[in-house]
Parts: sequence; C-alpha cells; structure tokens
Amino acid sequence: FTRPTSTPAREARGFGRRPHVTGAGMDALYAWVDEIAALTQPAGIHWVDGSRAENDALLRQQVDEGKLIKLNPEWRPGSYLARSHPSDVARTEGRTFIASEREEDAGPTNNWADPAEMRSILTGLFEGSMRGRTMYVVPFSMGAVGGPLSHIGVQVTDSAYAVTSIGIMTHVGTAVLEQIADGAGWVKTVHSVGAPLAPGEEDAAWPCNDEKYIAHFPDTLEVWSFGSGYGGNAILAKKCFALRIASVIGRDEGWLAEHMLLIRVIAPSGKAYHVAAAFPSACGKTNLAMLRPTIPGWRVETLGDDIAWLRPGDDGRLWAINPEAGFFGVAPGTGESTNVTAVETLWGNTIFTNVALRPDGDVWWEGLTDEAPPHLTDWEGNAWTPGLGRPAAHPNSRFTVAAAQCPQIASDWDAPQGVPLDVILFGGRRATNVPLVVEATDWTHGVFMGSNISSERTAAAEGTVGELRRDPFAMLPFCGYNMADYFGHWLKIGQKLRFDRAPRIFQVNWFRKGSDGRFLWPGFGDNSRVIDWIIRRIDGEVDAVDSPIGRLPRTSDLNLDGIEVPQADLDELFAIDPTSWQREADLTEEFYATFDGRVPAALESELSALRYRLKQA
Ligand code: GTP
Ligand code: SPV
Ligand code: MN
Repeated sequence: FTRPTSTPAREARGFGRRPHVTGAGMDALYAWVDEIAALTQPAGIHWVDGSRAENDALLRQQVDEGKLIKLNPEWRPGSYLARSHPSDVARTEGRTFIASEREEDAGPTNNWADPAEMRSILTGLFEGSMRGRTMYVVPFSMGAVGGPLSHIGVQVTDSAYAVTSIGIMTHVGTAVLEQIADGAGWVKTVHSVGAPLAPGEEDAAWPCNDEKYIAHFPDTLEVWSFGSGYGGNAILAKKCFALRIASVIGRDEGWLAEHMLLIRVIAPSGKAYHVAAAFPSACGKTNLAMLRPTIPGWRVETLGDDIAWLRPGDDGRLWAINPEAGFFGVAPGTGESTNVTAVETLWGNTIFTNVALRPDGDVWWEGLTDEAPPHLTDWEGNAWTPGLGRPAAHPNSRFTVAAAQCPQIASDWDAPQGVPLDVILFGGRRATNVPLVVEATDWTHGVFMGSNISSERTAAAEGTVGELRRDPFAMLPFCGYNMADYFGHWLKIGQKLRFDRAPRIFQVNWFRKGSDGRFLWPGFGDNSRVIDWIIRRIDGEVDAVDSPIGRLPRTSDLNLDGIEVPQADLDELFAIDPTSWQREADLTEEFYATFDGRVPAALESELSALRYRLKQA
C-alpha cells in the first residue's frame, strides 16, 4: 500500500498510548499500525492488552451503544446477544479471494485475484473506512504462546464485537507483543466493517457494508477483510489465518492446517486414543468434539472443535494441536438430547449471535428444547410465536465461548507439543451412497477418500442449503492454494510418517437417510459406537469386510447394546450400490479434470482401481 503523505500527528489525536513492550521487532509493528491508521483514518487507536478489565469495558461499551444485549445474569451470567444485519449472517465464499502472484497457485476451487489489482481495490475501500471509529490493535497467538507449533498474528479492526470474539477464540495479549519484540514473524490481518461515521452520525447496531472482500495474500502472509462483521469473515485468526494462510505456510514447512476437530477417546481399559475428524461446516465437528459416549465405560475429552494443525514428529507419528482457544459453534440443534456438553459449556460468559431472546432475558434456538417457548423475540428483533413458519434463531446462529469452559475439556488441551494421532476421520452430510463407516486400506487410499468428500450444503455459508457439492477434506472454502497440490502435500506428509505409526484413515457418514427421509443412524452420543468399532479395528481385535470402496464392519461387530436399530436399517447404512458408485467415480473424474493434470498420479490410480473393483462387484 502506498502511504498517504498526510499522516496525522499521532500525539494530537491521542494515538500515543502504545504498550510498554520494547524490542527491535516492535518498530515494524508500529510502522505497520501507523500505515493502516493513515489509510483508514480512525478517530483513535486502542492497543488491546487482553485483560479482564479491558474485556469487561468493551462489553459494557457495546451494550451502551446498543450493539449487544446483556442477558439476564440469573440465567446466563456474563453473557450477551448480538443481532447481525440480516444480510451479514455467514461466510461469503463468493467474496473470498486468494490473491497469489500466480493464478495457478490459487487453483480452480478458489476465487483468484491479481494481488496488485486487489490491493488497489482494497486501498480505495479502506481509505477513510474507520473514520469516526476506534481502531483496535489485537495481537494474538494461535496455539499456546511460544509453542513449537504455534503462530502469531495481529488483527487491526474497527469492530469491538470482533475484538471481544477474538479474545475468546485466541490467546490475546501482551505476551504476544513480547514475541514480536523479540523478532518473531507474525501475520498481518486488517479488518474493517466498512461503515465510517460522519461527526454526529448515529451508529448502526451491526455496522457492515454491502460490498464485501475477504482477501488473502499468501505470498506476503496478509489478510484484508472489508464489509462484514460475521464469524469467519471478521475473526481473521480463524478461517483466514489458521486455515487459508496457515495451509500455505504448512505446504512450505511440511505440515498441515486442517478443518478438523480433535478428541481423546478413553477406552474402558483406560487406554487413550487421539482422533481428528474433518467434516464440512455445520456437519457435526463440534458435536463429535463434545461426544458423550452412550456405551458404558468410554470417555471422550475435548481438545478442539474446528481447526487442527498437524505435524509429523521425529517419532514418525503425526502430532496435532488445536490452534484456537474457544468455540464458535452452531446453536440450532444443540440441546440436552444432542449435545449436553455444549449446553453445559454455555452456562455463562458466552456471546450469542442471531439466536432468539426469551421474555425472561435468556436465549433460545431451535433444538435447545423440544418445544419452543410460546413468546420469543426472533433473531431479527421481531415478536415470534411457534407456528409462524419461520425459525426464531437464524440457522447459522452461533455461540462464542472459551474452550476452558467445556466440562470435558482435556486438562492438556493447550499443551504446546500437541497430541499424537491414532485415527483420522473424513465425513460429510450424505443422504445416500456413503456408508456409516468405511476404512481406508492405506494412507494413499485415505487421501483419495479425503479428496472425494462431498456434502450437502448447510447454512454456514451463502448458497442453496441441501445442494450436493464436492468439499475435499472439508477444505473447499479454506485451502489457501491449489487443491491438487494440497492432495499431493497430504501424500508427502504420509511419506514422512512411519507406516506402522501413521494414523489410520476412515470415512464416516452420520447423515444417511432411508427412502422415507428419516436418518437411519441415531447419531450424536451413539456415534461412540462407530468410534468403538474403529478402535477395536486399529487394535486388531475385529475383522472387516472388503468392499469396492474400502473395508466395512460386519454389522454384528458393532456394539448396539441399549439401542434399537432395525437390521433393515443397518443393512441400508452399509449398502454399496455399484451403479451409484460408478456415478460417484464419474463425478470424481470430472472434478479431477478441472485441475489440468495437476492431480497426483497416485490418486488417478486410486480412481482407476475403484472403478475396476466396482466392475467386479
Ligand atoms: P462448523 O462450526 O460450521 O464448522 O460446524 P460443525 O461441523 O462443528 O457442526 P456442528 O457439530 O455444529 O453440527 C451442525 C449441525 O449438525 C447441528 O445442527 C447438529 O445438531 C447436527 N448434527 C451433529 N451431529 C449429528 C449427528 O450425529 N446426527 C445428526 N442427525 N445431526 C447431527
Ligand atoms: C465454518 O463455517 O466452518 C465455521 C464458522 O466454523 S466460521 O467461523 O464463520 O467460518
Ligand atoms: Mn468450521
């Protein structure tokens, strides 16, 4: 960015209160902050220190400004409700860009933009975009501060809502500045809601702009986000940094940034196993992360619910950390009977966005209880009663809460070195074809499975809910570089692992439906029955049956004690129809063809082998 010549005199505008951190690395940070301030022209700069007092003051200020509603502390202490603008309710994938120097580095699955052109568009948009607002400078760490797998960044933003959310979702504070002062590298992220205020102009409850840009510069490790205040568009540490930018860093440094939950499963024997699972947005990660097994003797400890960074260790195992510090979870469908752990996590200190408000000052959403309360205020602030034919909470309404508040959080969830993985799961939302669970024959076959994940669209991003789309590794909206190269990178990571210590790969599908449209599998806590089979399988205690698409359980080997799943449903859950699967293979071929020969040969061979096995079937 070209620096405007008329940099305002900082002292005159109260810009002087810099943090008391000294060190050579701070100069570059100060220079960058000055540059962004000169461009965006905020009324003042606030260096965020991450303290409790500061957080409380920011929350109070948002209540005073009508941006947050304080919930009744009797029901929900320390908790708030935000209502977004009705046009700003989810990630906007159509406005998300990878501005790599070379178009082929973004690949056919991303919106590519020429970096110079994108910079010139953004310079125009950001010029004066923070007028009348405070510019917050938020230093954050993804992963424990100073950890060997951790990375740091700074977000400047004109949204106090974003600041309080980042405070929950990441490690914010002066300790990060000390790292910067010591010369550690950091990622630059810039965010503006794009709604400058003229003197005396009244602010909106949720300022945003119809024009939106979520732009990533992988070559210079920068993110620029304009116009949206919602979730992954505004908490830039999350999808923008920890997935899109981090996937590029991982490609260059030999590790993986993944859209995965992370859990520790403890068997009745006391033996612990670590499982990571990639499911697309709103397809069950938070729920599995907080699993309460319905089979006696099993326990699950939560390590992470959305993002995992995976790195081969010297021991030939694949080590994983959760780089986040909180959960930004889907509210609808979260209730006592589905995810009691989440319900308990949300007892207080939570920011809710776009859920419904009860007359008693508590919150509600579809699925929290079986029956809706008779009178509510819906997510848009209108009176609501059951039977109106529209939901009270937005389908992508969310909660933001600290991980430490989860009653089954692992005591070492934030351990800098992470945990060694035993199992990787890939999944999606598939009403047909994909069985409840299927085992990959080896790493390459597992990567092939991951590259083939497709899933019905959900409300987590714009688009038609229910429409089937390819979402390889659940990373379609989050891979910061060419997806075919990413497949190759997965294969390379496999080569760095000891073959007998690499995590075993399985595909799961909790969402298969019968011809009557009902889910065939009870899901939620009963997913522990699938995990139980997987663990017995990797321990060599149970056989599997070869099928054209991988190894299936014998249904009699599933522990179904205490639940009723009719044999006909079980058979349907594992039915493999060769004709439909040939069609899946056709779609894979079409998809691979979009990469102009860049898909690794090993995956093309897997596709031929699948076709061959299907013909034999
Ligand atoms: P993001 O935060 O968008 O990445 O979503 P997520 O993958 O964490 O999804 P989440 O666990 O929040 O689940 C999304 C929706 O799927 C919720 O409405 C859940 O109730 C529902 N869901 C989760 N697990 C199951 C399951 O096992 N069976 C069924 N039928 N629904 C499930
Ligand atoms: C997702 O869409 O996968 C999310 C929500 O986890 S957001 O942070 O908005 O991307
Ligand atoms: Mn997600």
